Amino acid sequence: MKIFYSETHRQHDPAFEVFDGGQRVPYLESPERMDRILNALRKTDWADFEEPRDFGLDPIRAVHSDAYLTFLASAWTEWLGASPETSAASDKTALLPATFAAKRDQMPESILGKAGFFLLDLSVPVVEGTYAAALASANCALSAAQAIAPIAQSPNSHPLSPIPNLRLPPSAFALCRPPGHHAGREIAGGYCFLNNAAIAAQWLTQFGKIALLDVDYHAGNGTQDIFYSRSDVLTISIHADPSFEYPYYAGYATETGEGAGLGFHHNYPLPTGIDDAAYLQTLAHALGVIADYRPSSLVISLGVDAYEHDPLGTFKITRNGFTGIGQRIAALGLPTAIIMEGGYNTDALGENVAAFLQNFR
Ligand code: OKP
Ligand code: ZN
Repeated sequence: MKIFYSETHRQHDPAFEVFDGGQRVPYLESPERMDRILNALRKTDWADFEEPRDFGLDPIRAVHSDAYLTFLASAWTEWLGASPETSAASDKTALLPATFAAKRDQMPESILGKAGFFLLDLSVPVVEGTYAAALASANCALSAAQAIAPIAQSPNSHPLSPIPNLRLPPSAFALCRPPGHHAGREIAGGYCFLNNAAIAAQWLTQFGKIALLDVDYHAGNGTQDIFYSRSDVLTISIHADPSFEYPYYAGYATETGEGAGLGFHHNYPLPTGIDDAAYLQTLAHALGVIADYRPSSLVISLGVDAYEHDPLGTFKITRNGFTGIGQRIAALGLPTAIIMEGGYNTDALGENVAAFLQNFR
């Protein structure tokens, strides 16, 4: 399986985030997460690592607004240059505002005003290398999309199945960091800056309808927003009920799309304590919706924070559970681009990702 990965993610390495209650803690979405996944994948005999291609800004501008991209590109320099009268901060290791825009019709001019306008919460500190890392992450997702696209499929470009004359549908993995599914058209949040899965799905729409399934523990609110009024990208998210879990303000079952997109978004909010069997039951329902939609390809937002020992999660999914989840999704038989999202138990992260992916070789 082709795995797209870039070392550039290391440039996004904030020293801290702020947890509920105002606690400043070491940044949980750390570069070490990638090392753990790389180590696990290198132990397999099917991981084929490749550098992402640079797709330029156009496919990213198809998902995010120019004002937001300009902010990400210039935020760090503007923050360093901000005069003491406009920023009283003594510590400039990261740009993180203390005010957030509830009303969004006016973008302020000051860097702190803009930060509060474009950032949703306290988990997205911007540092010098944030934009470079986010771009490399998006390019990994785009490269995975291209690897499964019909024009990329020469007769020998993917492996033969054990059954003669029956080829496996292509699949590819984007080892993305930072993750993306909480990032909206012009907002960063939940460790996410550019919505890698949405960028991949949008790029793939040139070949037909796309289904995007999000199995991260947290609701894919950014993805939901981006495609909410569209019928050419079916979006589905299975996650912890936002009535008690981040991102709190989206991911409810009643949110099913709007306008032309009505009926093309599905949320499956679940209570705490969900085990493998309960998860697979919900997944079966979601896969039925995808099969009925008849997409030309599938994008997966793969978070493994539904794991039983994840520090951010409350679900009880086991290692075997991830194998089962991957197996059910692979059984759809669709070209599939798998995009890395969350998962914070660093000890188990790599093996959990490998357990899911092994079904797609
Ligand atoms: C990102 B992804 C802890 C607050 C956590 C952010 C969570 C982002 C998860 N009390 N805030 O979906 O894995
Ligand atoms: Zn998550």
